[in-house]
Amino acid sequence: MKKTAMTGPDLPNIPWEERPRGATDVVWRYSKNPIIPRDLLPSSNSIFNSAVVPYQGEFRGVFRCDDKRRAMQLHAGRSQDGLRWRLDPERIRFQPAEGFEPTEWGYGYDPRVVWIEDRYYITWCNALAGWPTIGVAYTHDFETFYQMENAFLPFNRNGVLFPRRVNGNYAMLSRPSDRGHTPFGEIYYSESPDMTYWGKHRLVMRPAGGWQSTKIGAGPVPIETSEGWLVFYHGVLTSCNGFVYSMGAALLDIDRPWEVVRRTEPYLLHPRELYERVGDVPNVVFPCAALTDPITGRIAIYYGAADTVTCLSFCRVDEVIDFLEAHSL
Ligand code: BMA
Repeated sequence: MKKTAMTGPDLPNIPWEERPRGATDVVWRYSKNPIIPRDLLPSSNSIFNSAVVPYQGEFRGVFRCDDKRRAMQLHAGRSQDGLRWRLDPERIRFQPAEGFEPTEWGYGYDPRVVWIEDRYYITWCNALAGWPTIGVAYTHDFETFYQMENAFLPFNRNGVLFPRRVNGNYAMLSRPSDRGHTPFGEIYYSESPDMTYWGKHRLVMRPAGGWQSTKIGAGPVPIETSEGWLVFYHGVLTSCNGFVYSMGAALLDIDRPWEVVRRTEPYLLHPRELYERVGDVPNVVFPCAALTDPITGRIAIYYGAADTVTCLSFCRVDEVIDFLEAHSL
């Protein structure tokens, strides 16, 4: 019996594969991972940490493609089934949004995409004066993209919009950082009346023990459920070989999303398969998007593996909520 209701449109064609027989983990991997190889485009060194959304019965996305110069670029992509993707060979070239001055394009990495009200918004890690912060843009059709102002001052990463206004304002999670590989990181919440001016900042979560002891950052767009906002996030541990990126989940209060209701003490996904352990940056699983089907309770999570390829995993909302109840910090 399905207990937890997810808000949002039905998605009967959500990419899906049942949990392998004998497996007990709450989140399981697609058997044909990775779904996007590093060299899908002739120019790409790696394609990972990317975001997808349902679009007119199909799927669209914004993909992080590091090119062979090792410049970090964003490319639009399309798919009929969410599994086999065609990516534009040319990177997205943002136009200034109406009423906006042209905003610097520094680079593009770790995009998120969300439908809010009448358009798809894209947030990503952009450069302001050469330093990382949160870029904001929108599109109606994944052909033309309009860039707005950066949301925050440097240094910031992992800007993730909520799929609707909260308390009458747009809402975003982000992770203030530094100019390097940031050996710290907490998730903050901010609101904006107009998607330009951001304030009302609140701390949401700090690192905790084990797999999430060094830093944490928001992952896919928060999923609205009857239990609260379901947030998948990445947590980082520092081992003697460097950072290890895993994924956990938290439930945030629906009206006060800076208040954490529950948070997983064990991870839900951890670098284990070879494609997660070996690549340009070893030992990374980095979720950036989730598709949901409220009717069946299915969730498909897209994640980057080892900063090299794009992968897919699955779970059921009821099982994640049960796990959060049984294994909360
Ligand atoms: C972060 C970002 C991510 C990357 C991760 C591991 O700072 O650059 O894109 O997956 O490091 O290298």
